[in-house]
This record gives sequence, C-alpha cells and structure tokens, in this order.
Amino acid sequence: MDIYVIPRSFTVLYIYDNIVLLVLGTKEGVKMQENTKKILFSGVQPSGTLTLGNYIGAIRNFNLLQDEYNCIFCVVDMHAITVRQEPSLLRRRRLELAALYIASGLDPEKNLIYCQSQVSGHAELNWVLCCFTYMGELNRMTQFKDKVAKHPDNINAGLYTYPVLMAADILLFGTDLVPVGSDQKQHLEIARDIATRFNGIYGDVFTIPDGYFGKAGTRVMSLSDPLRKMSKSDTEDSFIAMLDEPDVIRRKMKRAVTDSETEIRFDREQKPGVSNLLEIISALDNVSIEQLEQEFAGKGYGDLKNRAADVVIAALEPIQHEHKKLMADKAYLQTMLDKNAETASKLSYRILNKVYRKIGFR
Ligand code: AQP
Repeated sequence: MDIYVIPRSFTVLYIYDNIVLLVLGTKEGVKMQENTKKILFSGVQPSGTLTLGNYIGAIRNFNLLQDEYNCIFCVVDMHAITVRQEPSLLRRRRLELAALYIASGLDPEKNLIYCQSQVSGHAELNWVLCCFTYMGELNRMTQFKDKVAKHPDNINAGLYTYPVLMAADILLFGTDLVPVGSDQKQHLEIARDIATRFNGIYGDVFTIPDGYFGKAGTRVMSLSDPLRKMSKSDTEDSFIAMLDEPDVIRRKMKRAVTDSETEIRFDREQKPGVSNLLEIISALDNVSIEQLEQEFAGKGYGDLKNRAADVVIAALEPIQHEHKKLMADKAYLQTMLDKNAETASKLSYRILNKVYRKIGFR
C-alpha cells in the first residue's frame, strides 16, 4: 500500500492496488471517501468556448456518471496548443472551462478537476508511449487528417502525436471508463492498443479502458454544414456555444441549414440538418426520436427550430448563471485547480513509477 501526505493541504491518500481508499480534501480539494469505485477519466480542450456538442457528447455524461465512479476531469490545455493559441486567452479559457465543469453540475469536492499542464506525469508518460506507438497507427487517425486540412499552415508534430498524449492521459490513472463523443472512438482504440502492447511486453501495468458513449447526441453536427461535426474552432454560426445568450441561440437555430422538403423525419443520410435538430431535442429533453416525429407530424421547420431553441436555452441557462458566479471568484477556481493538480500528481506516480521500473529507468 502506498501512503502519500500532501503537505499543503494535509490531504492523505492511501492507494492499494487499483483502489483509492481515502482521499480527504480541504475546502477546495477533493474528497473521495472510502470506496472501491472504478476510475473514470475524461478531458476537454480549452481551445475555444465550449459548444453544445461538447456539452451533449461529453460533459452531460460526466454528470450522469459522477456518483458511480471516482472521476478525474481534466482541462487538457497541452492538447489545445496543437493549434496556435493566444496566451492570455488560453489562460482565461482554462479557468472558464474549469468553471463550466462545475457549473454543469460536477462537484469539485468529489471529483478531481485540474489542468493537464500542471501535472508533469502526462508529458512523461507521453514520451514513453511515443516509443511504443507505430507511425503506421498514427497515419490512420482521421482527426489528424481533418486538422491538417483545417490548419495547413501549422502541421506540427504535436498534432500528429496527439493520440499518444491522449493515451497517456487515460492510462496514467489506471482509468476504467472514458466518456467521450463518438469522434474520439479511434483515439480511444489506439490507447487500448498501446496499453495492450505495453502489457504484452512488461506484464499487467495498464488497465485497458472502455469507452462510454451516450445514447443520443454522440455526434452533434454543425448548424451551417450538418455533414460536419459541430466544433468550437469552426465559424460562429456553425455552433452554439455553452455561453451563448438566449437570443443568440434563437438566431443561430433559425439559420440552421435544413433541406428543401417540408417533412420532419429522422434520416441522417437524406435529411442531416433536420435529423441533427431532432437529435439535439431528443438528447436534451429525454424524448425518443419516434415521439418527436409524431409530435411534429404536419408541422413546419420553423416549429422544429423554435422547439430546439427552447430546449437548448432551458438546458444552458442555469449553467450560464452558475458559471457567471464562479468566474467572479477566480481566486477560488485557481486554488481549487492548484490543490487538485497536487493530488493528481501524487496519483500519477503510482503508474508512472511502475512504468519506469519496468522499462529500466529505476
Ligand atoms: N460535435 C460533437 N458532438 C458530440 N461530442 C463532441 N465532442 C466534441 N465535439 C462534439 C466531445 O467533447 C469532448 C471534448 O472535446 P475536445 O474539446 O477535447 O476536442 P474535440 O473533439 O476536437 O472538440 P472540438 O469542439 O471539435 O474542438 P476543436 O474545434 O478545438 O478541435 C470529447 O469527448 C469529444 O468527443
């Protein structure tokens, strides 16, 4: 059993095998009570204002799972710099994202919420895993190809090895479950492959993680081009930001691209715009697509867009309200992030030390 005492917060951490036995935090720190819960890890990049896609595909699911797992929610700022960021804006967005996690219902006293760049284990394990990843595997990653097309003037090595850093994020904590949108399936698969390869050589070091994909809204599409994923780095009218004002949400919904027919039915191939709106309503209002098709029989696209706007506003307004309050106390947010980064660092040593021993660094 490993016992860690973290001097600044007097948090005591007992780790036995794969089980966090007790983590008692201070006001700003986490409290994970004695439990045998499995470990959940996920992250979001502070590369822009979060979108409805990030909310439905990821954050909302974090919320549903936070009681069942020991959760680690990371602000993955190291991933964000694979695309050029303005430093002062990135600094603000890191805090903004931590605040959005909390405002969306993630309890900062129960979950470990911290910034990736404050825990060096991510970068350390990333390097080791780079040496266990084949270029042929990375060449197959579709997100790299998409990002290259979007940023032809900055095709950097970080963009190419992004999936390895993501594997390091996940494997660093013995993660069992990774809730992500379906766009991250390929990256999760490579994380599993790298872990399996490493374990095949050195024995059982890494837990092989499973993905968790919600029932609806695993791929929210762009409002201006419903054949593409909604992305925070896309053009303004293509996404709804989690912090958009209600009138902005209504305007964007009104302009959402549909088709030249009039019938409201779910058909991703023939009617991607209408299907996207139906999926958004279904995900946020907990109604099935079939029920919605019945509800909108004989109605027009204007009705559908109004309903989509209502549902999105109702979901985001309380989050926005809470977010505003949290951002008014940046000192609290920063203290919470600093304390949690210390705890995450201590946690990361367990796997990192094991890896270093196995490969001959210790
Ligand atoms: N459109 C989406 N539908 C469902 N889930 C989505 N996610 C992102 N977009 C959608 C999920 O949100 C989590 C965090 O994503 P991320 O910010 O780390 O990276 P991303 O997938 O590259 O998101 P963006 O918005 O497209 O960012 P940029 O524009 O910076 O590249 C992930 O679980 C993701 O699946």
